[in-house]
Amino acid sequence: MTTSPRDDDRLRAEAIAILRENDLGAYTIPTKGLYPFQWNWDSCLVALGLARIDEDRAFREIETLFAHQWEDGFVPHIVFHADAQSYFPGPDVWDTRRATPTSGITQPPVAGFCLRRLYETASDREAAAARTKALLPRIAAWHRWFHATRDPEATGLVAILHPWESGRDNSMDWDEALARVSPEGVGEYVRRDTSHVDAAQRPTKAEYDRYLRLVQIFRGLGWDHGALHEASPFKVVDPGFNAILIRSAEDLAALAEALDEPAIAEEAARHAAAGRAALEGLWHEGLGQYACFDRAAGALVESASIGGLLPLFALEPGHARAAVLAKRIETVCARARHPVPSHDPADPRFDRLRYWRGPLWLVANRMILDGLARHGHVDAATAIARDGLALVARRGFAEYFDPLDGRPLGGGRFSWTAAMVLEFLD
Ligand code: 2M8
Repeated sequence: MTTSPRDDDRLRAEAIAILRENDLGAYTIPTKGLYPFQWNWDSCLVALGLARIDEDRAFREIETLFAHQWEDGFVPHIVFHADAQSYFPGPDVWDTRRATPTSGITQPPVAGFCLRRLYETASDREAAAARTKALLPRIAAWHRWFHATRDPEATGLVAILHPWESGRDNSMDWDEALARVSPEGVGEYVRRDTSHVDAAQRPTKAEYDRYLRLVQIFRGLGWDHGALHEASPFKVVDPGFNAILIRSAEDLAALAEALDEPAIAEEAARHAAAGRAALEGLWHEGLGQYACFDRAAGALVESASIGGLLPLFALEPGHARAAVLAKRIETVCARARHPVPSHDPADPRFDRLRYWRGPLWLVANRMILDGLARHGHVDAATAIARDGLALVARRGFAEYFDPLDGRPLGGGRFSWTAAMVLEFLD
C-alpha cells in the first residue's frame, strides 16, 4: 500500500492535531478516556513526534516523566498527575504514597533511545546539549536500578515482574507464568477499559484478576523494589524488553561520550555488552527466533511473539543472528497482510483482534524497522513504514490494527500512533 503526497500532508496535519489535543501542558496522554494519565514509554515515543513540532516541548515530555523518578532510580509506568475516573486501576489501588501518585511497576526503557534521537536531530544544539546532559544521570540511575533489582544474580538480563511492565500486556509470552499466579483473594472490582473498547479487543477477566493480584502482592511489600524480585511469583526475562534496555544503554553511552560524561559512558557500555552476551541464552532454535525465559520455572517459553524479533534493534551490526532474524521477520510478515503482527499468525493461539496477541502496533514497527535498517535491510524497513502510513490514511489513528484486514482496533486518536506517523513521514 502507498500514500499520495496529498495523503501525506493530511496525515501530517492530523497527527499534529492529535498530539495537540492530547497535550496537557507538560505531558501527553495516550488518548482521552481510555488512558487519561502519563504513561512511561508512550511519553518517550511521543516525544519523537513532538520534536518535529516543538523541540522544547519534546524535551519537556521526557523531563516531566523523570521529575517523577523515585529516589532509588525507578521510573514508574504511570504518573497520575490529575484525578480521572475513566481508568482502572487508579492511584488508590497502587497506593505508592508519592506526593504525585504513580504506579509501582515500570515499563520498557525506551528513554535512552528516544533521547539520543532528540539530541541528534535538534536544531537548537545548545539547548539540546544542556537538556540532554541533565537527563543522562537520571537515565543512568534507572538502568542501574534495573540491574540491581531485576537481575540480582548478575546474569546480564533483567526480569519483568508484571505483564504490564512489558508494554505487551496480554501476549502469549505470559500465559503460563501468569496462570501460576493465584487470583485468590483479589476481590471485586470494576474495569473501565471495556466501557471504552470492545471486550474482544482487550485482555480477559482471568488475566485482569491476576494483574491485580500481582499489584496487591507488591503493595503488601510496601513497594520495596529490593524485595519484589524474590517475592514475585511472576518473573520473566523478555528478549524484547531486554533489547530495548540494551539499545538504550548503547544510546546512553553514545550521548555520554558526546557530552563528556565518561563515567556514565563506561557504565552504560558495560551494561550493553553484558546484555548482548546474555541474549544468546534466549535464542530458541525450534522457533527460529528469541524467546522469553521464565525465571520462576527455569525454562524458555514456547511463544513466537514480536518480543523475540525485537533483538534486531539491539544486536551489533554484523552479528550472526541478525540475518536469520531479518528472514524470520519476513516469514512472519508474509503470514499477514499488514506488517508486523505482534504474534506469529501460524500459532493456533494467534488472535487478530485481541490487543497484544496478534494485532500490529506502529510503535513496535518503529523498533523493528530501525533494527532492519541497522542491519542493512533498508527496503524491508521502508516497506513497513509505508504500510503503516497507508493503514492510518485509510483507517485512522487507532491504538492498534488487525494485521489481516487492517481494521482499526482499541482506542482512537492515539498519541503514539500520531507520533509514529510523523516518524514514518520522514
Ligand atoms: C496498554 O497498557 C495499559 C496498562 O499499562 C492498559 O491496558 O491499561 C499497553 O498497550 C501499554 O503498552 C501502553 O503503554 C498503555 C498506554 O498506551 O496501554
